[in-house]
Amino acid sequence: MRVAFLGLGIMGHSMATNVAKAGHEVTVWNRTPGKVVEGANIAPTPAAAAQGAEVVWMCVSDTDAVEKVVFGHDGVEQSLTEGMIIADSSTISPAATLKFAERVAPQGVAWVDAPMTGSKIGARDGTLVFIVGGEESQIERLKPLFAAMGKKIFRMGETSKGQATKLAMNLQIAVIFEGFAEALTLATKLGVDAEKLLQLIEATMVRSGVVEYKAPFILNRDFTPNFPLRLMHKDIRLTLEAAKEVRVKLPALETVEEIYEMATEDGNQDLDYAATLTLLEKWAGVQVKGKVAA
Ligand code: NA7
Repeated sequence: MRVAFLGLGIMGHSMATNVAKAGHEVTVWNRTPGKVVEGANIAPTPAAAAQGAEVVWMCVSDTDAVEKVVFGHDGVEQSLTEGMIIADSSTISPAATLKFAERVAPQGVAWVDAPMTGSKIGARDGTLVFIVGGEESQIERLKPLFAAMGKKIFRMGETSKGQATKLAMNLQIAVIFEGFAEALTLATKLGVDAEKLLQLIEATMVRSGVVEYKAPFILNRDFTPNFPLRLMHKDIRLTLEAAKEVRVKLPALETVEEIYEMATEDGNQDLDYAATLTLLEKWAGVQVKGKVAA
């Protein structure tokens, strides 16, 4: 397939690489020039990348970035053609997604929202899980590309339902991780060994994928970004906004958002979101340690 891939950040670069590796004809564009993808052409603007493409796949930071890439100066909009699909793997507002889809629909262009989960490692290994909203027939057409980048697709409903579901998923990750970080901090302060606590967690119903994934990084004090705190913070804000629009109250997430705000004030925004732990540690005057820690 002829694919334009826009946005070569932590996730996008690996995703575009995997699409090119699978033999598709890929043209990439990134806001900051200089990024290359093996086997892909480079375009100077989103409009140029999208020229003649069957699919325009995006993976940029947030709602504003998607709006600029599609509808801004030299945006994809200039190159829309009947039958094109815009697939968006950025995590953005469900309401804005609907608005964008309505704006391109008169030109015969379908919008598929395809945020994903699986982090940096899933993007690298082509094992992402896509959470998708859109027409079934359009999703069917995208299957070879989904297969190049991921291992599973969940269609959650029509356009925007992928984004809505992604927010509901990240809500859980943020709240579960916060519970884990608070438990580690308190246990450490009370003199409990963190590794023993982890063994207990794993043997009981308290275990979770979030804990399993994050525990080794925490024990190694490795807060390099798998999923940067600033992006999880963005998702928490999006979730609170989406909840407000439908008059749903999320008290736990509201509190977690305050912690992200303070972690950002502490300068941790470019670290992994697991670095929210360091704020709790600072307040408690302890540091969670494992045997593998230095
Ligand atoms: P990164 O590594 O922060 O990458 C973000 C990408 O988005 C990167 O290519 C940026 O270009 C691009 N970007 C950011 N703002 C803009 C604007 N205004 N216009 C065009 N392009 C922009 O994020 P990830 O790859 O980890 O995540 C991407 C999405 O997937 C995000 O929604 C996550 O929540 C899930 P740059 O190189 O900075 O010029």
